[in-house]
Amino acid sequence: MKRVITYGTFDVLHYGHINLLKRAKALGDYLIVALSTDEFNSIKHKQSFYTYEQRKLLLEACRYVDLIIPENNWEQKIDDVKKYQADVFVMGDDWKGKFDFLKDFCEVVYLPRTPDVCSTNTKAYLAKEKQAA
Ligand code: C2G
Repeated sequence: MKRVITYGTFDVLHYGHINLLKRAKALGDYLIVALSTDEFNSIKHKQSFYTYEQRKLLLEACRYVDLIIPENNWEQKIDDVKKYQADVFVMGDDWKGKFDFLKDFCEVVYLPRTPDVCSTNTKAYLAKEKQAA
């Protein structure tokens, strides 16, 4: 059983996220998603549109996701890889190189981001639409 782990906020779930999860799952048999908590998002200076529970509910509906765990801080990745026996760590390539320290514990894969879609732009567009309405 090859276990894959990935991390993120996954706010306003979109096809870029799904592309990432689909490709991550294809690298193994079991995909763990460490979902950023609302508290950790404030540490990342990210204000998510949906709460942790709402973002978790959306991810649970995704066929590629087998387990969701909370991401509370930057420091938990090595412990997570050990605790969940992850064979592969996957992130979009906007993070390329940032998590190479995990290579001592598992395979590290950076996948090309899906172009032209991101939660931030979608939220900005929706906010503008709301103002115009
Ligand atoms: N992603 C992607 N294509 C996009 C948007 C996002 O491939 N158009 C990928 C990102 O590269 C990331 C994952 O989808 O691997 C989740 O994206 P975010 O929720 O923006 O994750 P981020 O806020 O970067 O959190 O400890 C790591 C952090 O928690 C990562």
